[in-house]
Amino acid sequence: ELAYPDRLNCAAELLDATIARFGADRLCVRGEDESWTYGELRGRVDAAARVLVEEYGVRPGNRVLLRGPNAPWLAVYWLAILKAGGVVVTVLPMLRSGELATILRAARVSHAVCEVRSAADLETAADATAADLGARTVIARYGGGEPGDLVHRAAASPGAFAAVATAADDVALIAFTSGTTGRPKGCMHFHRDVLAIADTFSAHVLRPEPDDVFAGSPPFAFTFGLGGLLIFPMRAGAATLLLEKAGPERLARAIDADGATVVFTAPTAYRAMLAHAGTHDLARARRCVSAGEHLPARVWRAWFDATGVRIIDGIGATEMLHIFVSAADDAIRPGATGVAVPGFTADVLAADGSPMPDGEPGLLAVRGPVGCRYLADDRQRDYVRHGWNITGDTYVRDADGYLWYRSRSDDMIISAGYNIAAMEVEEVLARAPEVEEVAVVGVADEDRGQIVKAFVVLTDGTEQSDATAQHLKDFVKAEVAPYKTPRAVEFLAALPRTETGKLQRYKLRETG
Ligand code: 3SK
Repeated sequence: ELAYPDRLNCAAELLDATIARFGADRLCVRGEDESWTYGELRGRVDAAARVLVEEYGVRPGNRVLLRGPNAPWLAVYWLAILKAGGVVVTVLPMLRSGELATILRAARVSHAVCEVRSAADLETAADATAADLGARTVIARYGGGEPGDLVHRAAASPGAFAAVATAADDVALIAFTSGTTGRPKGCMHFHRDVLAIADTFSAHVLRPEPDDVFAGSPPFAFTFGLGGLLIFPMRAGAATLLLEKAGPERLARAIDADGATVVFTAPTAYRAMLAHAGTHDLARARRCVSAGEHLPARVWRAWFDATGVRIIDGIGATEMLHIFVSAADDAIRPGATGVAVPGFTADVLAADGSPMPDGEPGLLAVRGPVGCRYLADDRQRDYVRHGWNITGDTYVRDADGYLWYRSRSDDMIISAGYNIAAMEVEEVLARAPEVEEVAVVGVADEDRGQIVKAFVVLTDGTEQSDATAQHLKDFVKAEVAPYKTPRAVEFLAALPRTETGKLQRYKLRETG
């Protein structure tokens, strides 16, 4: 049971309380150009908080959009907004003005802190939404050395800043998720939730040490990255390496040359990093965490064979802030996501909320110290049902309580009365030597309700032809029950993915 005081400011806890526990001189944050101790970071955060309050007019409870690439300055402003009592709305730097306008309106954003290179789209969005919001969003820029920007103003205003005494259940952040339809939902999380994810998954599964150096690829706007690259290292008194460009080679170098010992990234990046195993010592990362999509057992084994390190798989959700099912060390079963993280309870349910027997697929349901709170959105009643958060994933629990991913709940294809998990067909097709990447969806069919359709990216040199399509169908038919064979195969140059790398199945369903 987690217990927090009624008055709690999560930024003050991560910064001031960590300094009180571990001292101000430990390395805290590094980037490509900067390297600051906890004390140096606090100086910058306090100065930025004062400027946001005194010069830009941020008041407790104001929603402040934060837009910039992963870098030490992004950490400064994330902490400064919270210390000043603001609610931080972190968005991806690559969002376009239309998407930003939707978020400005939905979250009623009064202020924004934006890295100068991505400010133009935000200015356009602020113009477009000013009338609806009753005032134009006040934008503070940083970066690029512009005179008068937030960095310069804060440098001229040093000195301590007393954190606003927010309540533990005041909203600290609103994280947007595009959902399965592409209509964004804002997920609100409290100050205590920020600490709760560190005091559950990080404290009990990851178990970082103060000497660890964290690195990874997910942006702060994806809460997997926010937790893994800012909240968890700071709660543990450890250091974080924040990289704007964290592709597979740069991450491999972070491990081998920059001393990263804890890595947060997605399965595709672990697979891609293996191409650098010959030139970089990847075994130096002692803790490797994977989430964002299912980690196939073959990727887990390939990483283990190359490094001797067991990847910690996990499932989380923007609605739940971070990971709630996972396993580490000897408790790992490759291919299984794991068991409920201490502090959480997980179950597999039928659509009516009754528990499914072990071995039968059903809806993954979870409850714990954090939960879904959509910002003014009817879809709340779809996510929170029967006293559980229903994540939209189909899982099977085995007799030992391990949870095995089957598919997204809406990825189940029902064809001529047969239930077909898209992922099972994908796994078979992925084994065909001609297949680079594959996604399988159900598309409407007059006769059968739905048919199985495979979208395939072929390996270089394989011909996009009817013969190749027939060969792939035969390949599936030889491996699994014939009713699972795709009736349609379409070749694509690349699969549609979100900025965070998630497959956009709804787009494939729409193309039919
Ligand atoms: O996609 C996930 O599994 C995830 C993990 C941690 C935090 C947020 C998300 C969406």
